Amino acid sequence: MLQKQVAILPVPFDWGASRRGAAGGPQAVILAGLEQKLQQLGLNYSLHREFHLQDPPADRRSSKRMKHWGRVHDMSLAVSGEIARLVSCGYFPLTLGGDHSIAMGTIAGLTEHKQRLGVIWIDAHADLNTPRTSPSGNLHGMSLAAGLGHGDSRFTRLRGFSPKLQPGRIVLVGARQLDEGEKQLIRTLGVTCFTMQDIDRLGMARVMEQTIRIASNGSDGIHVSFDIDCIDPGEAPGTGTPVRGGLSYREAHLAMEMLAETGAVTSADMVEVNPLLDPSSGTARLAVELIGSLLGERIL
Ligand code: 5AB
Ligand code: MN
Ligand code: MN
Ligand code: MN
Repeated sequence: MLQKQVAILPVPFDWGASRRGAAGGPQAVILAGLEQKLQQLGLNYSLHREFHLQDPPADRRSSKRMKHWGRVHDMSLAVSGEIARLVSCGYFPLTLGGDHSIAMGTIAGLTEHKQRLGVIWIDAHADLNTPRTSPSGNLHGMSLAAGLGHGDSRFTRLRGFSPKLQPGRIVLVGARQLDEGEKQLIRTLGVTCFTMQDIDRLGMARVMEQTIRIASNGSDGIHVSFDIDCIDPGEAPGTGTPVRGGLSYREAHLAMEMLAETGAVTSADMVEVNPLLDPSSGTARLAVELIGSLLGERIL
């Protein structure tokens, strides 16, 4: 069981994506019963509603290859500062997105204290683009690359140091839509990537055993960055960049349950829940259930 107090950090931000709506993710997940879930698990938690993002109505800092970089930069700095503070106070930070660009902030804050952080990136995508390779210019597709020191220095050097992560401790799970530049970066850096095909062939249990071994090897913590679009759109329609052929409900839960059993996870992001795309709020409820499994909920 998790010893630390969970600090829930809502980050209602969606300028890193092309579709609006993920900014409503934190509220949707909270309304879907996140607090009740943590209470039911007997966990100590605090909800950091006092954390506010400055988001001025007009910000022209944007380019074709890095859309809305000014807003993403300001958000990343604010999130990284808050995450660094939460880690130094001994919390387990649980960051609610927002689009996946918020992970630039969480990774920068976490690695200020943990220089050997393992990262498990559960996502249909790799988020390993740079402004040069990105087909869209959307920063939510560049967040893991930035942590690894690839991309624009305003993002790779957040909080003044780079790279923040070592490729040998990074594992991608659930990938099924990779851009050419991302494939190249995976190969040249030696990042481990378990695609949907690997999950089909090996099964989720074996994939997660290997994932956990790789991410925890010599590391001083494990960060789970969970993009809800890893799940099959049939189960999780409320997300901006859905891709067919995703994880089943049980595969996703098994991954979370196995992560909980290790006791080695020290922080997590839950991102890309877009309530505008799922009025039934089933996607947000699924996110709550998955967080429950990650934080130790058991069937028996
Ligand atoms: B997400 C794409 N690779 O860079 C790009 O949802 C999609 O955080 C990125 O994983 C999806 O625009 C970003 C085509
Ligand atoms: Mn800035
Ligand atoms: Mn993502
Ligand atoms: Mn994704």
